[in-house]
Amino acid sequence: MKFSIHFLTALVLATGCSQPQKSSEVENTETVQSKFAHSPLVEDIYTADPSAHIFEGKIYIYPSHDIETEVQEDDMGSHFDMKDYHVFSMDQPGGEVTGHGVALKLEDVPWAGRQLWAPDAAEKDGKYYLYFPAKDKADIFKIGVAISDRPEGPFTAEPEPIAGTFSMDPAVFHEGEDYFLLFGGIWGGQLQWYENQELVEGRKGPTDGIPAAEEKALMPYIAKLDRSMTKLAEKPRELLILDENGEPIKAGENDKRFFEAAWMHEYEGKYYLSYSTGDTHFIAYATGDNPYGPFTYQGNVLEPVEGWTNHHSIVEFEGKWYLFYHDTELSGKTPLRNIKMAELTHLPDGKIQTINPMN
Ligand code: FUB
Repeated sequence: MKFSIHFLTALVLATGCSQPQKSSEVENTETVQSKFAHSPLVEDIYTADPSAHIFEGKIYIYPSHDIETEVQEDDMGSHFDMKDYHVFSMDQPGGEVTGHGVALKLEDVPWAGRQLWAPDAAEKDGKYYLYFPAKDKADIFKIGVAISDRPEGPFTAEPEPIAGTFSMDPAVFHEGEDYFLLFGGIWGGQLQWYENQELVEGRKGPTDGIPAAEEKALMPYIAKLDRSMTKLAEKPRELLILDENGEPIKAGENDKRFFEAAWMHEYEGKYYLSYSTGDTHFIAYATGDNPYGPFTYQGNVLEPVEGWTNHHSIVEFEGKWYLFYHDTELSGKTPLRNIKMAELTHLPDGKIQTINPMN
């Protein structure tokens, strides 16, 4: 049976299904060239913000689980009203994607109030750690950690968020004995509400605390995790992103400045910090000589996707590199996303070949 992705998308939109329609349930004899360069990896629930890692020789994906909500869309991302996490795995790129069910629920996180946003995971000594952001009961984003003996969970949350963390979008960079937690995001991510890592009273909304256009942009943060993997070993440091003249990227350089979704990988001795530029919708990257930076802006990993948010991870599997990202192919709606993957190429000059998510 043949089906077209266009037809599938149209059917979902027409029926207003709260769950994505499975391709096997769709009958159509016409095959049309899709406008999307890659296909959704998961079609039975909505998934976003995919953080991929290689554990036990397989690709494990830790995404957000998008759901329908009555909450009105706003610039603080209130419409991203997620309540649990599901974990997925694949034996190899292009292979079958296995869903492992619910790995952690909001109601099982003692300190959390709402909005389980983009998570990440790490393995140490046979234990698995899920790092996740949620708003606490006072509606302030914090980063928590939950622990399991298995990569797919279920995970048990620590009773309190990780002391010293703030904002959202945690990502773990692992190198040798060291595990670094990256985090931060502006607007709905609340990073602009902090000065010297302290919450400034009275700041509200997406732009309170955003520097003027000609001032230095807000940057993501990094801190080493301690041996327990549940605490920071040091005060978070800012990850400085510079332009080609060695000047910090400015708050008004919307197509280059950090917005959210920081990710780090190492390739041939260089450290790559990639991130979303938010309202200009790129995944940009900068390179540096060590995980603490400074980093120099280089260009884009990924062009804008369909849907407002752009969020990714980059991982090596059996000598090839892959980008995981999301768009809204299945729903056509910004808060109902689906994860995808694409091969990523490091060019001989150290640049990354920009990926176009559209055909
Ligand atoms: O999924 C909720 C938020 O949307 C993430 O935390 C951001 O990075 C953006 O993708």
